[in-house]
Amino acid sequence: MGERRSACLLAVAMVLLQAAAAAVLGGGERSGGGALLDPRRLEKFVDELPDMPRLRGYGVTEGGALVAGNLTIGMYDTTWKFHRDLPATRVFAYGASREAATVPGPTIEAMRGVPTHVTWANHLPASHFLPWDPTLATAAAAGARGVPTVVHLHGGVQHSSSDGHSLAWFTAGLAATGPRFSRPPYAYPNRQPPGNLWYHDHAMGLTRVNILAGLMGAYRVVSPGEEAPLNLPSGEAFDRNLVLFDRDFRADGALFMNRTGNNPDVHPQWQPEYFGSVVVVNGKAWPYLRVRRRRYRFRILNASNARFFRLSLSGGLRFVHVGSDSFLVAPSEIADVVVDFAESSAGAAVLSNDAPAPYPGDPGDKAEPVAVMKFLIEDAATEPDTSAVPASLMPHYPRPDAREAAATRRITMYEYTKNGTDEPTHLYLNARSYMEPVTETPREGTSEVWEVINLTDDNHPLHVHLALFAVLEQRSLRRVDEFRDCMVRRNDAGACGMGRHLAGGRRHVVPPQERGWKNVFKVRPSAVTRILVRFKPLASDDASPEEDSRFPFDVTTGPGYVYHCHILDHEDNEMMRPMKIVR
Ligand SMILES: *[C@@H]1O[C@H](CO)[C@@H](O)[C@H](O)[C@H]1NC(C)=O
Ligand SMILES: *[C@@H]1O[C@H](CO)[C@@H](O)[C@H](O)[C@H]1NC(C)=O
Ligand SMILES: *[C@@H]1O[C@H](CO)[C@@H](O)[C@H](O)[C@H]1NC(C)=O
Ligand SMILES: *[C@@H]1O[C@H](CO)[C@@H](O)[C@H](O)[C@H]1NC(C)=O
Ligand SMILES: CC(=O)N[C@H]1CO[C@H](CO)[C@@H](O)[C@@H]1O
Ligand SMILES: [Cu+2]
Repeated sequence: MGERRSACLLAVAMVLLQAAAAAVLGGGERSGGGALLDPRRLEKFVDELPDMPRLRGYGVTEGGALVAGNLTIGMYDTTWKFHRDLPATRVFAYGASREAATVPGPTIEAMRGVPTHVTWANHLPASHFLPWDPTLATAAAAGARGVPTVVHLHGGVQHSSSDGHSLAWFTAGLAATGPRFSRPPYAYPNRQPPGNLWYHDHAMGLTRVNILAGLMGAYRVVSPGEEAPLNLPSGEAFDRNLVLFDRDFRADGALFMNRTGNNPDVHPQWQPEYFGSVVVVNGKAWPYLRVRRRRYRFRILNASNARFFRLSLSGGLRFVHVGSDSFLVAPSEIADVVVDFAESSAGAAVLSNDAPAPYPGDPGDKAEPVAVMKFLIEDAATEPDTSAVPASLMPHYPRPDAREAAATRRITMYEYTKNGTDEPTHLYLNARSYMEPVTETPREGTSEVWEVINLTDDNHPLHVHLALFAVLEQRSLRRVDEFRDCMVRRNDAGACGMGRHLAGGRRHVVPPQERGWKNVFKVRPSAVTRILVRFKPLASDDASPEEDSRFPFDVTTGPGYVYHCHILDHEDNEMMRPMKIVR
C-alpha cells in the first residue's frame, strides 16, 4: 500500500472520529474539582521509598535452562497513596493484577538474549479522568469505547509490531484499535546490551495524560556474565530503581492537570508543558530510604512530562556515573550511578534538584534546589562492602565515528504560535505534521548524521525509536532570528544559509556522561546538534559482520517506527514523525 494513500486515509479517519470523540469523551471535565493542594502542607520524608514489585521476564526450566518469559500486565483504573497525609488518588496503573497494580508499575527484569513476551491488557474505563483535549489529533478518536493505550518499551530493540507505535493503540477488550494495531503479545528479544529501559504509554495524542495518570514502569536488561565481573553493588537491597516525576494535587488527593489550555481558542485544554510542584519517587512524595554506610547502585529514571532533573546530594556525597559514557546503562535519559554512603559521616543526605523549569539552554542556569528524597544513613557498617566502581565498563562496543555515515539529514524543530501571542499552538518536526507521509527512510545496517536544528525557545529531548545515537557536536547559530524567519518561510536550511549562521558560532562542550550511545538527547535551543544515528544493533567486537548490521528481526515490516520530542506535551501535539527502515 502506498505510504501517501494510507496516510491520507488515516488523516480522514482521524478527522471524522475526532468530531465523534469530542462529543463523547468529556470525562475529564466532569470529575475532579476542588482547591489545589498547597504542597507545603505535605510533610517531607515521611513515606518510605517503595521498591516496585519485580516481574521476571524469563523462565527457568527444571534443568536450569533459560526460556522465554510470558507475562500478562494489565492497565487498571485504581487508586494509589502518594503521601501519608493525602487521600488515595485515582490513577491508571500497570500490574500483574488489579490488586498488584502500582505507580510506577512493576519492574520487569529481562535477561539479555532471552525473549520476554508481554500481553498488555487494557482494563481501563470508558472515559479518561484527565483533560486530554479533543482538538489534538488523538487516539481518543475511539470515542466512548474506552481509553486508548499502547505500550512502548523505551530503549528496547524490537520489531515495530511490538514497538508501541502511537497509532497501534487499543481500548479495553480490544473494542477499538488504532490503524497500526498489532495483536498481542508483544515480543522483546532483549538482544541488546544490559541496561535500564522503561515502558510507558505511547498512544497518539494521549501520552502525556496516560503517563500522568500513572502508566509507566522500569525494565532492566541484565546480563550476569557481563555484569558480575564489574562487581557493582548488586542484589535487591543495594541495586535500586528510582523513578522520578512531578505532579500537582488537589486537596482531595486528585491529580491536578489544568483544564484550560494556554491558547484555548485553538486547543481548549492542551498546555505546552506540565510542571508539578510535588516531587514523587517510586510513587511517594518526597520519600526517605534507610541505607547502610556502603555503596548503592541507583538507576535513576526521569518519567516527568517536561521537568528536567539535575540532581545532587548533600553531606559531601557524590554520584559516580557507571552508565554514562559506556553502554552498561540504557541509552536514554537514565542516570545509572553509584553512591558510596561511607564517604559521608553525616546521618542523612538529601537528594535535591536544581534544574529550572522549563529547562533553558544554558547548563549554567540554576534554580533554587528542591528536595527530591532523603537517605537516612545507618551508623554502623554491618558487613564489609565488597562492591566496587570499575575504572572502565564494557569497552568493547564501537566508538561513534562520523566517517561511517551513509547519509546526512536535517531535522528542524518548529514551534508555532498563534498570531500575535507567544503561546505555542503546535510543534512540528521539519514543518510537517505527524500524519504526513514518511520522509525518513534510513537503510538498515547504516549510520547517518542527523543535524538537529532547534528553532524554538525550548530545550527538546530528541528520542529515536530503535536506533541509538551519539552526539558529535553542538554549535550555536548566529543571528538566529534571521535564520528562523527564513526557515519558517522556506524550511530549507541550505537555502537559509545554515553554514553561514554556524560559522563562528559557539561550540558547546558535550559533558562526558552525555557522550556515549544514547536514545534521548537534550537538543539545546538556538543550536545545531549533530548526532550520529545508528540503524544497526550495538554488537560487541566479537560479533560477526552479519550480526553487526542486521537486527534479529525484519525491521522493514510492520507499522514502522517513529522519532519525536520526549517532552510528552510536545509529542502529543505532533512533535513526532514516522520513520521507515528499508533494506
Ligand atoms: C513461554 O511461551 C513460550 C511459547 O510461546 C514457551 O516456549 C515458553 O516455554 C514459555 N515460558 C514459560 C516460562 O512458560
Ligand atoms: C490554568 O491555565 C490557565 C491558562 O494558561 C491559567 O490562566 C490558569 O491560571 C491556570 N490555572 C492554574 C490553577 O494553574
Ligand atoms: C525528564 O523527562 C522529560 C520528559 O521526557 C524530559 O523532557 C527531560 O529531558 C528529562 N530530563 C532528564 C534529566 O532526564
Ligand atoms: C493569523 O493571521 C492571518 C493573517 O494575518 C490570518 O489569515 C489567520 O487566519 C490568522 N490565524 C489565526 C489562528 O488567527
Ligand atoms: C534558532 C532559534 O530560534 N532558537 C531559539 C531557541 O531558544 C532560545 C531561547 O532559549 C531562543 O532565544 C532562540 O531564538
Ligand atoms: Cu519538545
